Amino acid sequence: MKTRAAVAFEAKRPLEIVELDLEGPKAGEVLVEIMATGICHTDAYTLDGLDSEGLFPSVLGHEGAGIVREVGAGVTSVVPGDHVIPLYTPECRQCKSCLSGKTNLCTAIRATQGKGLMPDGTTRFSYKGQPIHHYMGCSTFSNFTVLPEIAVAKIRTDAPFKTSCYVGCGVTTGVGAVVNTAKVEVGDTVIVFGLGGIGLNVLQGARLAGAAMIVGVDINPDREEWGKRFGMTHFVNPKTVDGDLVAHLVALTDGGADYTFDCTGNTDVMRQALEACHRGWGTSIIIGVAEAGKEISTRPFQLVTGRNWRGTAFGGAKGRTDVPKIVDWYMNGKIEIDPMITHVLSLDEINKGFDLMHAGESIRSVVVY
Ligand code: NAD
Ligand code: AHE
Ligand code: ZN
Repeated sequence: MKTRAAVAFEAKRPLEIVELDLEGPKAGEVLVEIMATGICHTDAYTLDGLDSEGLFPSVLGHEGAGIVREVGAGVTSVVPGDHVIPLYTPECRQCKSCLSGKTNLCTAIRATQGKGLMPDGTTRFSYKGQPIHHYMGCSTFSNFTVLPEIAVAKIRTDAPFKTSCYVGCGVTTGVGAVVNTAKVEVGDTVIVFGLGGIGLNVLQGARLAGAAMIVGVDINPDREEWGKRFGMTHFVNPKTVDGDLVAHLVALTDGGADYTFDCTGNTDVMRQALEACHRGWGTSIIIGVAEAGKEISTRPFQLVTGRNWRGTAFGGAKGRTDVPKIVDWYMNGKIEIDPMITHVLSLDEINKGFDLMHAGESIRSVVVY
């Protein structure tokens, strides 16, 4: 079949809207009509050539929601008409990682996914006879996409696509980092670095968990108002702090935070986040994705004296199990999504979404097909 898609033909070049050929689902796969997709900073990072796994040409996008239109042989967990969210972190429930109960990082198809291919080692997308890579196993910047059955979460049919697509990455990543990875408790002190599409969800996760003090740190002054809407109790703009930012934050939090979160992808900020943790027990969680070649560093003494450095992907969420629950939390009013969708675009306008993100003018842009 044919599908309209925004294709990344080369790094650092705007996406091009073209009609692609799409092969139907093979055994264990499903064809999904994507109804809406968010634009996450990770898409921009890959398009900018900063991802060591980045492949071109490819169909980017990993934050979508849609409807199953066709299923391949042997598919049992979804049927045509089901509403689903594609999962860049699948959940096979059979691999060593899934069975460990210790991680959400299913390994069943990670190797082929990282090569931009379906589990059988081939791609379903092509353009003028040339293969086009998949991206993060999702490729939601195409109106239709093919996904492994283990990489779709079935969700309720009354959830709007325009907002629930955000659960496919940003909401789950931010809220999940707090409740699944950090396991923040009532009364804890939290610092969130970077109040964009992910950081605001960390804030609302911290509010949900009952954190007493929730500090937001961002170099964009507009983010102060945004942070307050989602539970932030104190705002710090590093550009207006006299002297050392870490010392300022440690003083503000009476010795450092119980939990800090990096939502910037900047390795210098990651260090600040670790060092703003409380001596003896504070834990810093890295969410941000850093450019290829970047490394983190700190004095080992920071860890010797009891600070912990951790990371999280997709908020530690097990996709098929947890994503439907997070959609329920949204539909029941436990968490908010609507105000964070600042821009709704057509597929033809998708490059504007990247511009708005880079200019710091959007929280989330969503493309509606
Ligand atoms: P975004 O562009 O919406 O937000 C980034 C925010 O960080 C902005 O508000 C920006 O002003 C702020 N910022 C930039 N430099 C800063 C600095 N030096 N100090 C303080 N604040 C600073 O991006 P996003 O969509 O929220 O994504 C954030 C990061 O999370 C990206 O690196 C993205 O790739 C990553 N990410 C990781 C996962 C995961 O599973 N680990 C999932 C989604 C996104
Ligand atoms: N490919 C990059 C790393 C990118 C990365 O860390 N991706 C996150 C999700 S970001 C979503 O916006 C992730 O899930 N990582 C776990 C995994 O298995 O990819 C690189 O550095 O090579
Ligand atoms: Zn993302």
